[in-house]
Amino acid sequence: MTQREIPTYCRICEPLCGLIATVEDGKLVRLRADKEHPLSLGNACPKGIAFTEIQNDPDRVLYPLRRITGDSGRASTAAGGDSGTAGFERVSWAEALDDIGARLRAIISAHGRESLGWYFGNPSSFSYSHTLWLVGFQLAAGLRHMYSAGSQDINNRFVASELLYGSLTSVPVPDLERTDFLLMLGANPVVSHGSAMSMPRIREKLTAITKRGGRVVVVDPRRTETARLFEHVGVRPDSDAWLLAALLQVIFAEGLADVQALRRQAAGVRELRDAVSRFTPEATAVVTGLEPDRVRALARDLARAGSAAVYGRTGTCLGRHATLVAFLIDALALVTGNLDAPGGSVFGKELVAVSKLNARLGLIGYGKNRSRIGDFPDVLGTFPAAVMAQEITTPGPGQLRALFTSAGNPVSSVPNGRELFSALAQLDLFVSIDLYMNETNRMADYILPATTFLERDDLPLPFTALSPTPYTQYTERVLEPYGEAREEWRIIDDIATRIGVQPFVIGPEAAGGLLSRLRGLPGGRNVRPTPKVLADLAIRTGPYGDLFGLRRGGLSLRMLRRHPRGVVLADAVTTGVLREVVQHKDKRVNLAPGEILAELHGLETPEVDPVYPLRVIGMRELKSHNSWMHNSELLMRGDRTHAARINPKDAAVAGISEGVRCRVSSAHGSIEVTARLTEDMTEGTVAIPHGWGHSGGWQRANAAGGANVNDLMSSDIADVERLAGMSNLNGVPIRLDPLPAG
Ligand SMILES: Nc1nc2c(c(=O)[nH]1)N[C@H]1C(S)=C(S)[C@@H](COP(=O)(O)OP(=O)(O)OC[C@H]3O[C@@H](n4cnc5c(=O)[nH]c(N)nc54)[C@H](O)[C@@H]3O)O[C@H]1N2
Ligand SMILES: Nc1nc2c(c(=O)[nH]1)N[C@H]1C(S)=C(S)[C@@H](COP(=O)(O)OP(=O)(O)OC[C@H]3O[C@@H](n4cnc5c(=O)[nH]c(N)nc54)[C@H](O)[C@@H]3O)O[C@H]1N2
Ligand code: SF4
Ligand SMILES: [Mo]
Repeated sequence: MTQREIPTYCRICEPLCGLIATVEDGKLVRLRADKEHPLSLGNACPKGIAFTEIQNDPDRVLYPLRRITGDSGRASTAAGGDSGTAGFERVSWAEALDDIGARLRAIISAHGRESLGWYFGNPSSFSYSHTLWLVGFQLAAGLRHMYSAGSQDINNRFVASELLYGSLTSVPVPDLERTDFLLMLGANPVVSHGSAMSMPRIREKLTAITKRGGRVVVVDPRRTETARLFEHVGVRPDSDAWLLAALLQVIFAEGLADVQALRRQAAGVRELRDAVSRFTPEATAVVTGLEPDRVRALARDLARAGSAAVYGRTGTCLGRHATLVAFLIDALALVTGNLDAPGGSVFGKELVAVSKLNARLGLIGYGKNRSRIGDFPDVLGTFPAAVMAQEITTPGPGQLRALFTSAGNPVSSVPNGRELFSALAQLDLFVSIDLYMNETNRMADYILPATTFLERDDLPLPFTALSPTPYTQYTERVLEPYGEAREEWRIIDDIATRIGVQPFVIGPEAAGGLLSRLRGLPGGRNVRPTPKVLADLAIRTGPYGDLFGLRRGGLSLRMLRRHPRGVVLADAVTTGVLREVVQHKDKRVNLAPGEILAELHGLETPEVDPVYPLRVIGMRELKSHNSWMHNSELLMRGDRTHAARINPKDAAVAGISEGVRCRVSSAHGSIEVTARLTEDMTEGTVAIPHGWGHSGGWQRANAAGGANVNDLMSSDIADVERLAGMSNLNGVPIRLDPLPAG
């Protein structure tokens, strides 16, 4: 027996902590934090360590599975049988792929390629080969029905960047190592470990700010694990637009704006100032619930800080004004002179020049297409996942008839999960690529087994630009795939070729070019590169690349293989790069796009519905990861129940006491959860984690109970945010009712 210890990194969440995998006879024995990793330095969270249990989970899908024909269990596989995959039978890869191919060809000849669709979930963003091949397939096949977790997560952030900078994928990060003042809205990095910001040991990085005399201010309706360590501003849910507009109002009105920065960097200053002028701290207090003096002081302190970064994450992305809020976050940084400045909100350099390339080639962007249902603009080629169910159930040209999901569980993660669940039954073909049978793909015709991140090579392509300390790491696969698991890109390629599509073809004249879109030229002179070859090409020609030898010390896969713990690329993000980031003709940040002025103009004090007097928001827990880590014993040990966090006063009004089961209802649905009373909640707000209420092949997860909070959420097109198609998952009106005991 030979034990090997192999350095790699965790791909569950964004800090990408260094791990050491102990492998014996092709099996994973254990994962531990890598002390020699240059940034995570021996830090890893319980989920990273517990991934061993996911890797070795007997409930994992390891062979292609086909729905047993005639099985009405499309809706009733829950908790069935002693295996995690009741209702399905094992088939060979060839059988599965050939049948999928034949059925796709039939659907295409009857209804065209526009009837095909794909939803890709969160874990896909941690696999370069998966995302690369998906985009390749999408472009080569002209797929329109593309959906992702992005409309429940971050697409508003991208659209804000498109409006501000003319560059969809340019997202500033807080310069944590140098900032004197971090204003953080709707983020809880002590638990989430940071998002749209890749930084291991995030808690330490945050406390370092206050240790060196700086400030961290956390704007959140819940006094979170992060807020507890710093200054907490207990804002009402979905009122960030009012708060940010008020901060800008004070800064403009009191002459605190950085005039030089505005002159150098911005266009539309006067229009923005006019548009926010009615949002005084006094006028907005009824919406935000905040003392005007406190808002005024915050504005002054922020403007006067030596340096300040403004950062917002999912808590600011899932309200009704998500794009506006993301826009105002950067506007505030700019107006205070902190955009693209040391210690401020800074733009990291991309590992691969995707933003520039995309600006030039316009391959995928914003609003190039509109959705059939709701007329929403696409964001990076994807439509709001909230309308996916209606796209399946609404007849007419372009109806969605064949759906693929990869690394996603939309029944659990998108609004109105029940509607989507029943819509899935109408599909002519539903194929899922996953590690498990989950709440969504238990409805599939085929579940195809994917490799885990330990069973594939990887390069964290999108994360370098989001690292306050620029960094990258390449890892080879640590394990041979268990069972018959395959990498997503291979599966995508096998499906694509069966309908006559080749995701990537490099023609002779494109040698040295990258991500070539060329279709197959006659004569067989074309090359079908692997993701590895493409990735190597892309990083070598990228901003940090070795330019095939022209830049000494530059990156290539070969160079990265020599540094299995990764490479720190710079001490800090380079500032003074705004003119390169901005793609608008005048090279200025547009502070007054029409869409944003209209949003500001339309902001009205929301009405309170006496039937649903409270508001529900989301929260994340240290030992959960969206919907997919509830099958790990290590993580589920102890008192893990799905609980709503309720302010004791609200509980008293509803007649609910600590630990009892209660009913949470919205205008769209209702669920039952356990009540947990806590002063951490601001009055009027209830927090409930998503990703619970299991009925897949993961047996421990099924037994854990809980409910799908997204059954409370609306998929009506009127409830989907207009500019980026964001689902409204935070600040949704609800009521609480006691349940009879027992
Ligand atoms: N342990 C753990 N870590 C995770 C995940 C996980 O499931 N578990 N998921 C990963 C993923 S996919 C992501 S995208 C990131 C997300 O990373 P974060 O956004 O940092 O994570 P959350 O804990 O959801 O933090 C959102 C915060 O917004 C607050 N909030 C809700 N509504 C509002 C509002 O209207 N205004 C304001 N100002 N705040 C509001 C919530 O109370 C919550 O504290 O986390 C990642 N990391
Ligand atoms: N109410 C509410 N809803 C939310 C949120 C919220 O804050 N509140 N947050 C939203 C956010 S930020 C996100 S990102 C979404 C997540 O939404 P989704 O991505 O749809 O759901 P996940 O729970 O992440 O499910 C991931 C699936 O991928 C599988 N998987 C894991 N690793 C791999 C892999 O390497 N390959 C493959 N093929 N499969 C893999 C898992 O088994 C699981 O089935 O949820 C969103 N939904
Ligand atoms: S913080 Fe995220 S990346 Fe680090 S070990 Fe935990 S799950 Fe993995
Ligand atoms: Mo996410």
